[in-house]
Order: sequence, then C-alpha cells, then structure tokens
Amino acid sequence: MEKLLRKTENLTPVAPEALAAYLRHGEALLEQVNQTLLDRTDLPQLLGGNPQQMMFDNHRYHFDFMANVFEFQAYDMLVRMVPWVYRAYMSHGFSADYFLVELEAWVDALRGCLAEEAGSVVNIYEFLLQNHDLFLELAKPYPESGAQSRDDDSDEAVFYRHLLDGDFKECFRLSRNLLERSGSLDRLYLEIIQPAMYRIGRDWETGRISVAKEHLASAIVMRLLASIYPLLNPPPTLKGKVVITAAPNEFHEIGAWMVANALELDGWKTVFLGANTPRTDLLNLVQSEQPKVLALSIAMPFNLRHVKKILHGVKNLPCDQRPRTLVGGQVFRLSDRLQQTLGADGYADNCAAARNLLQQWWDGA
Ligand code: B12
Repeated sequence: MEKLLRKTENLTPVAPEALAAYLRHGEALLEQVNQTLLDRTDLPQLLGGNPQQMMFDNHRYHFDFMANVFEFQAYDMLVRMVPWVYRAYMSHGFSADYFLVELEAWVDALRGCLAEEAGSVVNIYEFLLQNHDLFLELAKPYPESGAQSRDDDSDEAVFYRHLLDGDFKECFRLSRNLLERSGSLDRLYLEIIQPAMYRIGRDWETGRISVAKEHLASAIVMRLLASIYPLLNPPPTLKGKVVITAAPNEFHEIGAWMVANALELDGWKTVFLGANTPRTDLLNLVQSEQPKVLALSIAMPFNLRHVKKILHGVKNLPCDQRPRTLVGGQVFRLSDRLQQTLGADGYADNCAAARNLLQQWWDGA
C-alpha cells in the first residue's frame, strides 16, 4: 500500500473543466462501458456467472466514486478503495480480468466522449491499469479471524456469534449484563457492537454471509440501540441542540445513531434524523431548529460531494443561524485530505471523541 500511496504523488490533479465534462457525459460514458462489456463473448466468465445487473451497478458506483476522487483529489482514497472493490467482487465470483477489461472500456469511452478534456482523467485510469497486479496482491482475502470459533469467548466474539445466529434476545442479554457490570455505554458501543459490525461487513464483503444475514445483524443492532439506551435514564437537557444525520444517499445510520445517543446522555438536546436526509430539507430544518451543531455521518465515498454542498449551504446561512459543523464516519479513514477539503469545523473518529470535542466547544462557547 505504501508503494502505491507514494506513486499517487506523481498524479496530476483533474482540472475542474475535466471533472465537469466527466459529470456531463456520465450517462453516455456508462452506456458505452456497459455496451463494450455486453459485446464480449466471454462476459459470463468475466462475471463469474453473476447477473449483469451486478456489473451495471458496479459501473455506476465506479462513476460516482471517481467523480468524488477527482473533486477531492483524493488519490489516497482511490488506492485504498480499489483493493476493496477487487476483493468484494472477486469473492462473489468476478474474475481478475474483468477489472482490466472494464478499465480499458472506460479509457475508450473517455477518449470517445470527452475529446481533449479527457487527458488528465485518462491518466488516472492508466495508473489503475498499470498497477493492476499490485491491486490484486492487496486484494488477497482476509485471514480467518477465529471469532467464529467457540474457543474465543471474549464478549465481542460471543456477541458477534449471536448476531450471526440472528439471536436478538442473547444480544440484548449480553449488552444489558455488560452495561450493569461496566456502566459504560462507550464500552458496549466501541468494544462490542462496532467491531462486531465491522466483522459482519468483512463477512459480507468476502461472501461468507448473505445480504439477508447482514440485514438481520443490522436490524438486531438497531433494536438494541433503541432498547438498551433508555435503561441508562437519559439526563435532563443541560446543553445546546445538535442535529445529527447521515448524509444524502447514505444508508448507514447506526454510527450516527450511536453519536446521537452518546451526546444525549451527556446532556445535549439531540435531533437525530437517521439515514439519507435530502440536502434542501436538511438545510430548512437547520434554519427552523437553529441547532448549535450540525453533525453529518458519511460512510460511502460517493456521498462526499453531497456533504460538501451541505457545508457550503451552512456557510451561506446568516451568521446568527449558522451552526458549527461536525463530520464523521468511515470514509474519513480512507483519505487524509477529506477533513481539510470539506472544511467542516470538526471531525471525530467515534462517538466518545465526538462527545469530548463537543464538550470543548461548549466550554469555549
Ligand atoms: C450494516 C451495513 C449496511 C446496511 C446499513 C443499515 C443501517 N440501517 O445503518 C445497508 C444494508 C443499508 C448497507 C448498504 C451498503 N453498504 Co454497508 N455496511 C454495513 C456494515 C456491515 C455495518 C455498518 C455499521 O453499522 N457499522 C458500525 C458503526 C457503529 O460504525 P461506524 O459507522 O464506523 O460509526 C462509528 C464511527 O465511524 C463514528 N461515526 C459515524 N458517523 C459519525 C458521524 C459523526 C458526526 C461523528 C463525529 C462520528 C461518526 O462514530 C461511530 C460510533 O463510534 C458495514 C461494515 C463496517 N465496516 O461498518 C458495511 C459497509 C460500510 N458497507 C459497505 C457497502 C459497500 C455498502 C453498499 C454499497 C452495498 C451495496 N452494494 O449495496 C451499500 C451502500 C448504501 C448507501 N448508499 O449508503 C462497505 C463499504 C466499503 C467502503 N470502504 O466503501 C462496508 C465497509 C462493508 C464491507 N466491509 O465491505 N450497509
């Protein structure tokens, strides 16, 4: 990975006009790439027997992702994501050659649709093609974790196995016991539920569990977040109001929900909106609720551009209605550039760090 990260230092930024052309021609590019793949007689082998829809979805995700890479010039995010893409799709049967064929199809489509603006964009695709073998190397499957085995009797491993079994009652029992013993919601969230959900994600990524099993685990965790929290008797509101939401098109809401619960327990008045809140509605709500802080959660790189627009909208609000902005979520672990480029007032890596940062803001306010 270090080698690839160093190589990205020589990549030239994609000019704003080239990004605009890429976005303008998006549908034509996608149609051409899809058609090139559909014309191949070896397509069933390239897709490993998967439905063509999976390939169409991949091309659209790819396009949205690359637009964000170009906008934020986040080539570190690019090289950290590509091994994930290779691993996830190959675990589900796609062949390694699929990526070479697909990337070549993008280069042809870009040269055809973007004409002279294509240069800097094509360079990035050529970088991906030249480094295919390194990406393949980095996409090797994860080693077995051992948490599936009954030998590992740590709370986190036991919780994870109950999640895999779809056993809400056992997950609840374990969580309540742990809270009674430690009295710490941070411990339950950060040492038990969060790592167990990261494992569930890797299991889905590597094809060990189905989408249905992953949904079951998410549903259990959401039932837990709703049912365990009231046991802690939330205190009266002593501090300001915080609006917390996942970004537009962001369906990962569990992390933001943890942040909301942790802040509410710390005396903040929280307005938690859940997943996928549209930008205009969110900005209207900020104006009517007038919170001290707007907190945004982002897991998927393709949602960064939406957040940039929201932050821009907040900056344009009249001074007396402008909340401080806080961002967090897994996307920030993919690139060092994002926090700075997005320009939010703060970032926190988890719910405990969010609480500490807001306390500093409250004390300083
Ligand atoms: C559950 C889940 C889903 C569920 C979400 C259900 C729900 N109601 O939330 C569903 C099925 C909707 C889903 C969909 C998808 N998912 Co998903 N999902 C997950 C999974 C397994 C768990 C997420 C989770 O709850 N984690 C636990 C929480 C507690 O952790 P967290 O989000 O990091 O939050 C903590 C911190 O980041 C931070 N934080 C979070 N938000 C905020 C906000 C602020 C303001 C602050 C300060 C801090 C903060 O504090 C939190 C608590 O400490 C993850 C695996 C993983 N690694 O998390 C994959 C994962 C995130 N998903 C993934 C993918 C690819 C997808 C899909 C694209 C799949 C698909 N092909 O459709 C879609 C994308 C949909 C979309 N547009 O958003 C990938 C992302 C890969 C990547 N690097 O980009 C992951 C990593 C799985 C994997 N290993 O491959 N997913």
